[in-house]
Amino acid sequence: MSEKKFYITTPIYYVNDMPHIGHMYTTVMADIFARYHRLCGEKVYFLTGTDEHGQKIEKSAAAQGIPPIKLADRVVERYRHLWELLEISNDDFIRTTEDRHREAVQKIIGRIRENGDLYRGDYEGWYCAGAESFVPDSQVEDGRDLESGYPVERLSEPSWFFRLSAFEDRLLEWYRENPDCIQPRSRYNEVLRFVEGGLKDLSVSRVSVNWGIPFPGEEEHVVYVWLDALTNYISALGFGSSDPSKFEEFWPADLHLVGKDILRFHCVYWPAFLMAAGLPLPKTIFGHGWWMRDDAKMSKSLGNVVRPDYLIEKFGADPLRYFMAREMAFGQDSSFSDQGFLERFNSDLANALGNTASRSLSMAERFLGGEIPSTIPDNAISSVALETVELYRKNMSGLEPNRALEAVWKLLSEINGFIQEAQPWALARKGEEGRAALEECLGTAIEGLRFVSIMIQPFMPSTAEKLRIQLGVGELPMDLETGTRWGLSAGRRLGKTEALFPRIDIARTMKAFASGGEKKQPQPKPTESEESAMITIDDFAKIQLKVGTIREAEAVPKSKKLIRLQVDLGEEELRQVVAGIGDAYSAEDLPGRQVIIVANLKPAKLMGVESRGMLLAASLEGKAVLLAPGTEIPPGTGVR
Ligand code: ME8
Repeated sequence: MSEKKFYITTPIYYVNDMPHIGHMYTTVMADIFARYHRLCGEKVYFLTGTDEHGQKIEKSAAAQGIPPIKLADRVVERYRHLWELLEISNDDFIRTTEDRHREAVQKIIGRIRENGDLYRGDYEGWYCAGAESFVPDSQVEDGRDLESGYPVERLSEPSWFFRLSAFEDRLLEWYRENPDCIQPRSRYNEVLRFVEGGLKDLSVSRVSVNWGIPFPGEEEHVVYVWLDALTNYISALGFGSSDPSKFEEFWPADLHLVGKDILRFHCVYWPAFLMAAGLPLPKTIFGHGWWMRDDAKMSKSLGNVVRPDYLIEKFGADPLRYFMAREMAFGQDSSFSDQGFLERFNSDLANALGNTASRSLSMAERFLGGEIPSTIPDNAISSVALETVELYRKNMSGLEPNRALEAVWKLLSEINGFIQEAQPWALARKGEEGRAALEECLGTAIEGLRFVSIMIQPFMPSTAEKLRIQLGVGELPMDLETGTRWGLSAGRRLGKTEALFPRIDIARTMKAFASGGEKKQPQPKPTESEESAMITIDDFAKIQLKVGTIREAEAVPKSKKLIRLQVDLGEEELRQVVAGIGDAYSAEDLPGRQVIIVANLKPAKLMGVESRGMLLAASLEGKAVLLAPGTEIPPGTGVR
């Protein structure tokens, strides 16, 4: 029998700003499913990446005064770094600026055109650059897109159109024949209603945007960013390349995981593009809910995001991975609260998991000399453990990971109750008479915990590994098939015990949060390009900065901005400095003012006048604002 495959994707994230907890959520959940399917013995391909074209990126880069690709390179490094910290096990990372992607986009457009579903026309409408889309008239009020809140502009331009209207019936048929293709059910209904309301043709090229993939055969047009972006799911597999083997093996996707904000693009446009290109459709598109903070969606544009790197640094990746998977009923919105995170950490991780493990392990060490008994009989806990595996599988396959976790935590609580009832500490006091019961109790607890360690792997890979080592079962199979036979740990030796999750002092941590001290963002690591632009303290020490007092000033003839200054630096002679500050200051106002001077600058001539130094000034809207000490200081005083 050939190995079952599972292809899972995340959205590709825009590079107009740094990643936040919303992006992290989708990627962590995708990672959890990827790891789960590997645990089931399937051949998994897990893709994530970045969406780098379009007006939004172009504008962000322009605002920072850098080319779009520089901005993309910088942000991509942050994403990669974050995914590493979070132990994301993606098999590939696609960037839409890569050649392999451009080739695939041009290929799919070629196929759609050959099938007659593209035509040239003129497009006029309200365009919302923030949302990267034209928005219907009904969605525009006071010059703004009601949905995104961004301003809109009237645009008319020649454009290629995709005959989306022709796909209405085929889409409806696909939805009706595949009722699980869009999940959860509420989103399926939403999409169905939308398509039943009628579809208009879609403009898929832009002349108003420069930063994008050239539209095949049309020099001036770039490909509409969503047609470009959605194609990532097949370009990464080598669609249209000389080696399409991965495409043949893994397409169609088993699960496109996306936030509900981009459901329409994935459930209407994407399948229609694929139909037009004669390609198979994805099996499931799941639209999860939003993380909210103070009732607003966390988003880069609203600026109310939690920076995940800080939370990971403080608490580690696993607690956050667990919290997100457990706290949010998959598919619904949820509120992110620090208090909620800390409470779950203590109750679920420090207490339920950490304490059950540490008390079982320490008693097995103390009462059984660290040896797991040679037989672990079937009993009430073995039945619960096997039932839990079934329930866990059902919930994971049914895309209810929070329920899968609930089941595992129920098993933990059963194990705890079993220990409490058997009272191993009392059995140990009975000596030989209590030995058999003692061995059964602790052997059962250890074996139950081994089951837990298998099931938490997708959620908390590092914790699962640590627990398995402590249980002494590191080399035993850890997949859901062979690893979940009851009794496998019998006869093994425990590893070294150590607390998995030390309790957090919630009141103290919340107080620190409130005072802002703990909330400080960690300084992100500089990127390579930032690093190469950095100087050392020795470099800086080469610059001699001194306080000076301007004694004389006059405009340089025929120059609009240059002023010739004689500056007192506490030296025998006044220093002549020429400064381009004439648009902000008039010469007569300058004598008597104190300034900061770069005193060891090589002399230069400006409009024929020698200048032996430079004034420090801030640049405010292009105009100079001279910097000066806060109080009068003797001329010549050094500045450090
Ligand atoms: O939309 N809660 O990129 P994007 C939960 N490039 N998830 C959230 C979230 C929140 N508050 N905020 C963002 C794009 N997300 C396009 C996608 S795909 C071919 C192109 C997650 O950077 C969620 O998965 O704006 C959402 O769909 C995605 O980030 C949007 O990321």
